[in-house]
Amino acid sequence: MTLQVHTSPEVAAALAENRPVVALESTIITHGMPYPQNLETAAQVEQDVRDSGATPATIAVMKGRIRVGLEPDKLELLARTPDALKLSRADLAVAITRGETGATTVAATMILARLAGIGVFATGGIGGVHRGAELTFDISADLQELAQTAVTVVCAGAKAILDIARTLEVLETLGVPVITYGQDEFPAFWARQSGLPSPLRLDQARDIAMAQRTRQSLGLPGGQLVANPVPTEAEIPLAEITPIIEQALAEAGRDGIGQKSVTPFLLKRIFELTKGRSLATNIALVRNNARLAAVIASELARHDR
Ligand code: PSU
Ligand code: MN
Repeated sequence: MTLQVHTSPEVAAALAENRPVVALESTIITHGMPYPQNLETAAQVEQDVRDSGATPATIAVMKGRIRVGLEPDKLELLARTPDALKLSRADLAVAITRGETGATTVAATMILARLAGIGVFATGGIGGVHRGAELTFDISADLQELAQTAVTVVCAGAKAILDIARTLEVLETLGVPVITYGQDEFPAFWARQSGLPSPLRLDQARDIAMAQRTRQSLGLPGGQLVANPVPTEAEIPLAEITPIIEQALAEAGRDGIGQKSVTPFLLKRIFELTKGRSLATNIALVRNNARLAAVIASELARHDR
């Protein structure tokens, strides 16, 4: 059986000509933001990638078809599908087999980006080690994926809904380079600071691209995690966001939220508790990541030419 990957004409042309392409995930659209801001943001982020000299490839599974690059009507359809599945590594094959529609997490987007020949991917936050994971064992498949799939993922750090220190420990154990762009401290999504030093730091997109190529030359599998701090004017400082996160976590515990529902539940509650401010920050940081990813992709394409 051959797997069919439906690549949009825009993305297919860019790949055929070795022009830079940036993969974008879709769980942020279906499970990370409310409609219509999810659609507006997805379209805006695609435009940011174009304005920064690369081609955007939003990735999802629609009616069992792998789609790399969503045309405007497909993007709108997905953004308006509130019951779209959340597909990670474990779910992909079954969803495709059953002809289902689902958004891809960081892990699943990496897998499909790799399949399409795309080496750079922009998102907001990655999954990680949840607080209390010593009891729940809730550790996102995103971390393992970074260890085995050769894609550079640009995020804004990890949310403090996670146990950030343990997330960094697991990434170190898995041999995943965690590179913060332009500062010494690892950022915490809405906040530029996390209180934790970044394992690695690079200040040039070119060096980030070269590091990925050097990893491959060394015969090391896997990708890199790039942490790009949220722009200062859009940040919610740690001291402000921490009590809100604590409240959302307490509610999740009280309501027995588990498994794949944990992250979407927390994001929604934090949105409500900040009266939408967390969403404005989220949009600003995703756009910022898309722009950096486009420059990294351009450096990679230049190197490969
Ligand atoms: N963290 C965020 N925003 C998100 C997600 C995580 O700050 O939108 C989404 C991403 O798609 C990520 C997924 O890959 O949730 C992780 O889910 P889980 O923890 O269930 O693996
Ligand atoms: Mn989980």
